[in-house]
Amino acid sequence: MTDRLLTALGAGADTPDALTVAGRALSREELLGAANAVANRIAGARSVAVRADASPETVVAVVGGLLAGVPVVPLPPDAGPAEREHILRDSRAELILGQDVPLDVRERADRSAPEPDPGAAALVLYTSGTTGAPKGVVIPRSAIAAGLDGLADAWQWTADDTLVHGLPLFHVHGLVLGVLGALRTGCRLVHTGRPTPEAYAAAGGSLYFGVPTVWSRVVREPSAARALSGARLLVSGSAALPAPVFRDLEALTGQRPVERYGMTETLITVSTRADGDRRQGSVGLPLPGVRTRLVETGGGIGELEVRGPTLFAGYLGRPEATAAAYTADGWFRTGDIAAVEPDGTHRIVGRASTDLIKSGGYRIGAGEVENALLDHPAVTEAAVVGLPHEDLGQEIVAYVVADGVTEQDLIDFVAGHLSVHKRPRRVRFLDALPRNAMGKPQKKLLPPA
Ligand code: MCA
Ligand code: AMP
Repeated sequence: MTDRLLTALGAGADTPDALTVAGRALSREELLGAANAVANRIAGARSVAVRADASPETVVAVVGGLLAGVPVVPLPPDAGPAEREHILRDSRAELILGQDVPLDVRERADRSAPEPDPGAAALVLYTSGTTGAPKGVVIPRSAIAAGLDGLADAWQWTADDTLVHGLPLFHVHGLVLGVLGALRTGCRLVHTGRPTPEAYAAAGGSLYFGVPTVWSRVVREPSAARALSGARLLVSGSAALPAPVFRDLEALTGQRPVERYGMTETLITVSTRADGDRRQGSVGLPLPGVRTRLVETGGGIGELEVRGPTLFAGYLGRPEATAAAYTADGWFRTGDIAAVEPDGTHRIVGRASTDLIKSGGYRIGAGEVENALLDHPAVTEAAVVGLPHEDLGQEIVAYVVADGVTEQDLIDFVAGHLSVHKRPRRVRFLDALPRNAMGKPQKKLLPPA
């Protein structure tokens, strides 16, 4: 039986290494058999969670959920107790795959249940806002199908490709594009476990995905970068690709990277096409079916709004937040500031709010890190900012008023409490936070880090 979302599962060419994840290979038939076993066990559940480490088990769990029509909630494997408990409580996941339900890649089962409705929720991905705890973004099957077909069209992505990446399996980039994309296009997938330059160089792919931090590390290893010269397409996304990295990639590999833009809530909406003009600083054109508009704030730039078939179905259990994310006439407010050139190509200029930080391609809310710091008994005030950083794009820096605690204590506290990738990389101690007459902290007046 062929699934109309994962069209390459159970159809088309198969090989023993159709998917390799962190060095362990699976054929599509093996994946389907093991995922069917999961689907049969969880059928009818409200939603299921999985600790989404880079492993074949994570792929089996996610595919099992998709086949059963049970929304899957991927848990970041480095999540600390506060973040993990928030996600489990908020999502009301009934079962944790791999814990309450066995995940065995060697299992084989058949499944005859009808395919879920195209509008059914496929994934609930937790993502940060400027304040408060992360919200669950409900992503329907139809959005994933439309998003992947748009990218296949833009990138000439086919079953003949070998896709290589080493991105985390709890976000759109690594999971939706990087795993489900292979299962829809039918291409081979090599997930390198970690996205290191050496692993990318050794994988021999035709299509490579990376966040800008990955590409910036690749160009710092010229021999690894040169090994990618034979690839068909190097794709960058999740944050802005710095101009020097674009230039160095071109110099070392002989080809310009392709940049694309998106969000957890919208999937990928704008991309440079494989056969298009690969311009530094440009993320290209809206994907098929996607429309964009700018709410101009002057100087030809403005807030980018989007609509189309790839949009989410809402924030789980938060109708007010969902409504607030849309304009009265139904456009999704991205919060990104953009410019559109006369030929229709888009440039992302920055974000409207500085309280949403992008570090290493991860989206981190200043508010959630501030709240985590304030949970430490020694901390009385906290302000968190993202400062420009060569490797990470932005670096999380915390300013605190605290007594009897060291910088490393606070870094480790956030790493253990929320998740490792949300930890401040630096902490500065102040006598008081700068505040205005109303007592509101003034981040613009913080001293240089
Ligand atoms: C360091 N470590 C610690 C601590 N400090 N562990 C505990 N406590 C600490 N205080 C450990 C970590 O566990 C890890 O261990 C190791 O040190 C390195 O961690 P870190 O320094 O954080 O990693 P990094 O080298 O800075 O990571 C860079 C990275 C990563 C690999 C590029 O940022 C990354 O994977 N980014 C991808 C984000 C992404 O996919 N975003 C997509 C969302 P160990 O080595 O053992 O693990 S955007 C999206 O989906 C949209 C739609 C889009 O547009 O794509
Ligand atoms: P996330 O929900 O984690 O996918 O983060 C989405 C945000 O990542 C967007 O709102 C943008 O701020 C940023 N982003 C994604 N792709 C790009 C890109 N190519 N250039 C600049 N920013 C990007």
